Amino acid sequence: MKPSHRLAVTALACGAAVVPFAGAISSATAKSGDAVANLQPVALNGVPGSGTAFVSVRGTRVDVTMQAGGLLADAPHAAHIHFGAQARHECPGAADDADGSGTLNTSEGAPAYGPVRVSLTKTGDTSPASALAVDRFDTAPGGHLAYQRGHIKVDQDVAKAIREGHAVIVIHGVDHNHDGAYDGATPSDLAPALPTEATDPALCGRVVPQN
Ligand SMILES: [Cu+2]
Repeated sequence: MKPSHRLAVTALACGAAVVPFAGAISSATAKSGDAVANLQPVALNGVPGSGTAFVSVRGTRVDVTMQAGGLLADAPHAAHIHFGAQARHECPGAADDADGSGTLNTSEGAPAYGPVRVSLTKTGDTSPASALAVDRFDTAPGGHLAYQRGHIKVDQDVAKAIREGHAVIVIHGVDHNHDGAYDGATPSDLAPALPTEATDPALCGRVVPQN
């Protein structure tokens, strides 16, 4: 196990101590290509959660270790690395609520974080084609998502974006009406067969280089 992974796992075990650990990685052991995303609730969507993702990029190979809490339990949570050259390279704000609905869907966040570039699936394909492969994403048992996957192949512009702090990690799935399931009359902007709750952005963090 590489030092960066060992540190990441240690930080996960420490729960609330993840942010100090990120600092420790920065000062003590960070190598070029290590980055951390501090995942926070997406504006307007009111998810009472947070998380941390550790990302290392070597060439076009990416390794990701991520944990988050406060998500809708036992429901699939799509998670992606987003990047768009024309995006703002940040998480969306209340001003991105283009339709004035009072919540942000995935499309409304796109000017901030860009399109899906990497699907953080647990198995199989990791391309944007798997953006909504709900059977291959973590289901957050008890509301806690734990994810680790190495050797994810990414496009060169995505690798560069991670190195430059222009990539954003988003975890999706918001139980707006707090009834314990993805439902409601509003269809998903991404897949009309799903309710918007299943795909709305829950937690978000810019991937910040640690060197
Ligand atoms: Cu996404």
